[in-house]
Amino acid sequence: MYPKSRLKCINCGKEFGSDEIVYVCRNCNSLLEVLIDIPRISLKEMAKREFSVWRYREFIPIEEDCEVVTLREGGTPLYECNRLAKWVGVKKLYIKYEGANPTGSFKDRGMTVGVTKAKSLGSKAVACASTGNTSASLAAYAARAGLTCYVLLPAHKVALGKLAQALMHGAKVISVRGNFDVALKMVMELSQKMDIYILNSVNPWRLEGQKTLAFEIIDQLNHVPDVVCVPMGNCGNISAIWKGFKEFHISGIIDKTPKMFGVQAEGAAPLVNMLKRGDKVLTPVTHPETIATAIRIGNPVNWPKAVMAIKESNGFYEAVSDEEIIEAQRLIATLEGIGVEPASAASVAGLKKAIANNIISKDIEAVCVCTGHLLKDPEEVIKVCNRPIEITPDVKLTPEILLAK
Ligand code: AN7
Repeated sequence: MYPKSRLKCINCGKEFGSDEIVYVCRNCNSLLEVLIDIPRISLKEMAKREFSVWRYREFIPIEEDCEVVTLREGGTPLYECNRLAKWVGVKKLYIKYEGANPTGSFKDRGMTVGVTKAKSLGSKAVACASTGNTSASLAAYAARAGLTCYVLLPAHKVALGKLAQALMHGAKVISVRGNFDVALKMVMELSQKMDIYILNSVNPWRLEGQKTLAFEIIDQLNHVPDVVCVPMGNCGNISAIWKGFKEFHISGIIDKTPKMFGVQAEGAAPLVNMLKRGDKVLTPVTHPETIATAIRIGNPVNWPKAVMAIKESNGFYEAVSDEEIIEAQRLIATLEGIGVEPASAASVAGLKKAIANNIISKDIEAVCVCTGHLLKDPEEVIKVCNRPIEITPDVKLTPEILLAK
């Protein structure tokens, strides 16, 4: 069974049919949200199926007769991290490791649903602007579906692994001499002149796949954690995860919801700045800059949804420096064996900072969402780690060489 669905504007409430190609409200230009008929089904019943995005079929508004485009995404590990918890200063810490998805990031959860939707709408071509991971994921799913794929990337600011993926999966890659925000504007404008289906997170169907991350946390923990920490760029993921928790709550599967904690990089923190100032409207950061290129976004389209997620959940927000991000990335890797890219480490860095500043109690159970794999950005790792010790074959390898600091 699949749920019946419709689109609703989060501002004026105008509704659109699920078969309409519409990204923002035609009436007031605001964001759209997918409303589904919430099913009454137990977690136990769904748990009989493969652990993946499609386990939660009753919550995913894709009609039964659609052929699902999948690479077996989701079903990612939830690691208990006791050593890292000590470093962070929190009672209990888990990492939801989204690097384990087919293309190495959480974007795959959204793309399996988004590209299936594109096919069911009869689109022949899909497109996105991206800081990297969205393009890598879309390129792979478009290939799987046999669709043409166009991606716009900020020139010289996309991690090498992500660019390699987009190219190898056969996307047409356009490098824009500007940042992500400029590229997104360009691709949205193009969609009015050309028959391409946009799969940025402004597309509400994509978020229907990403919400399964919340379902999986409940499935794996068997209870509701206190806080869920999420790095924010375009702010789609935190909105999607919150929607997932809300839907499980309404369906009666859980009896409470966690607090959502959104973390941005200091050089690209328009939403955190807005909330700290108590502003009602977001002021974009014109020249966003951070080592975490995935979240190098100055004008996040989904900010109103992220504000709802943080406010409705009684949650938190914080910005972290590049140094804090790199330190967290290194400790996640060395203390726990989990390799994540810099943007992912922002969730752990944010939690550490919030606990140190007494914004969050140390006496909680937290889940940090680590959104992408270490290998996405090998260049950054090489820059921040010690060089290997190089020796020639005629040198005798001695313990002193290994023990040298
Ligand atoms: C690893 O690929 O925006 O707040 O174009 O790649 O939902 O945007 C990537 C975002 C966090 C932020 N972690 O998620 C893109 C893009 C990683 C990411 C985010 C991204 P959103």
